[in-house]
Amino acid sequence: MPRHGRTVEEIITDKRIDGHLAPRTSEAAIGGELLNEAIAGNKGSIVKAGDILDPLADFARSAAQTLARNPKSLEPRFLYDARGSKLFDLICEQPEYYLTRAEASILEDHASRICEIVGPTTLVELGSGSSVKTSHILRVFTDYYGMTHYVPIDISKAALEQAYQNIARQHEAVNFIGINGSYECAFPLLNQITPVTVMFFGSSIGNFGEEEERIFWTSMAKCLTRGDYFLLGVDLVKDTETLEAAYNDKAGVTAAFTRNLFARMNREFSSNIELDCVEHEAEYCEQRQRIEIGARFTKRQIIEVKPVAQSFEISANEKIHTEISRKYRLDNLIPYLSGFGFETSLVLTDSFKRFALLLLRMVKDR
Ligand code: AVI
Repeated sequence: MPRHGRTVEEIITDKRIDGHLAPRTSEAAIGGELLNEAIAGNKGSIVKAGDILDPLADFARSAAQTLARNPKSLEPRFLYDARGSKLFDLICEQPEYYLTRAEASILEDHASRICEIVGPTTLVELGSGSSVKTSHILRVFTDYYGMTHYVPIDISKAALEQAYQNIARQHEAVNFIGINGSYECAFPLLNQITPVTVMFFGSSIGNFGEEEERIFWTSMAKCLTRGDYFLLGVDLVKDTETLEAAYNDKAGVTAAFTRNLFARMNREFSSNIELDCVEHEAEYCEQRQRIEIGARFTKRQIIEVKPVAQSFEISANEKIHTEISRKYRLDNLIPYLSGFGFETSLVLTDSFKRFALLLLRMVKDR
């Protein structure tokens, strides 16, 4: 896709973009040598992790599996195609969606404190997207400690390229080493670097199911070295009205985000879904402390998943689950994390106490 009148290939060669050096790219799987080379190079690079699957086959296989279940669902990671990612950025700007602004305000107010506690470190960010929020952190770390290695990991290469351009423009002393891959790519990588601080913002952890979250923390704890840090953003339990408003914005952007998943199926699988019978639904389940999001079909539909030659019948009024967004209580979360070897060094909240940023320190040996 041409961006700013150039192809991606042109953008990622060793040429200057807007006066800045473009990242070098490598198709090789990320490994110790490659990473060390990228770190030592101080030049900026985007490396592709080895495990990226054929996206169409991956989506089709997963959709066929989860649509065969009762209740039917789709994996939330497929919400983020190019259009879905743009819609998510727009969600973050909606007046009802307080999460992004609350977290950014905490980072703005407390980045120096975090930086002083953590000390010089390599900063790894999971699901970095456009890296906008990270800017405060990078500014403070480079002011305190000079050249800082920043390793954002994202499934979207376009998001990494955009992030590279923003970061290169704003922060001369940042060595940007983008990893194009899934969260899991972080684990072998983290084994090799210390001191490291992993950042996971936006309450994205809340999109994991309970078992998935347990596996995540177990794997993370195995990779970090005693004394490494983890900076975690979480949305807090609050009144139902505020929570439901955040996922049912008046402008209908979240509804468009949910509907885009079905539009994506039409685009990629020729699914033949009538999009005007797809209604976004987001409700807070107090008992499970989570927002449950899905699409309610107002009419019977047959969804075709042509790449795997399967089709699925959806009845009128049936709901396909697309996402959960779990909300946290600090008095449960802190002891839960301590069970994996994370000691909470700092708990920071925004002025309305809607959102929290936890600075966690690994206190166990691997
Ligand atoms: C990415 N994630 C943290 C968002 C959330 O709030 O759970 C995803 C989202 N879905 C609809 N609105 C926001």
